[in-house]
Amino acid sequence: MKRFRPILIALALAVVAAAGFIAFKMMQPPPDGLDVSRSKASQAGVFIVAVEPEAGSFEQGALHAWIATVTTPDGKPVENAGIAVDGGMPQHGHGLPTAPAMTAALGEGRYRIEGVKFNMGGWWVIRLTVTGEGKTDTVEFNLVV
Ligand SMILES: [Cu+2]
Repeated sequence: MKRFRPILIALALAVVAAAGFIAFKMMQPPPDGLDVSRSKASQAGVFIVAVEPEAGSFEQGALHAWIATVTTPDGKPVENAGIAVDGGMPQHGHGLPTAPAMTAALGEGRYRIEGVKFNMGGWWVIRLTVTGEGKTDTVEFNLVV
């Protein structure tokens, strides 16, 4: 029995080290110079997309809605677009805690995205895949909650 003790101690140390590493990762500050702009061109330059919380602001942990405004690069609103929402926390290796979805087209290229929730503080990425006018492109927004 006695010779198992070093193994148990090593195991306990490994658990403590792993927990410490995870805690350290969770506490990382967002990267320096993170682009937190709420309006930008999609990756291939097909659309200009702007996002804002529908209520103007949001609380951590609260379910809320965002408005995405989609235009062409020359500023023409994109109507009848489809928007898929994805995202997560790059430093934590997890996705969104909910499955936000575009629920309404509000006209003038504006779309409501419901079911958004940020359940912890830190760096979040929201990825919108927009399909409109026969094209699809993706845009990523960084948020520090
Ligand atoms: Cu997280």
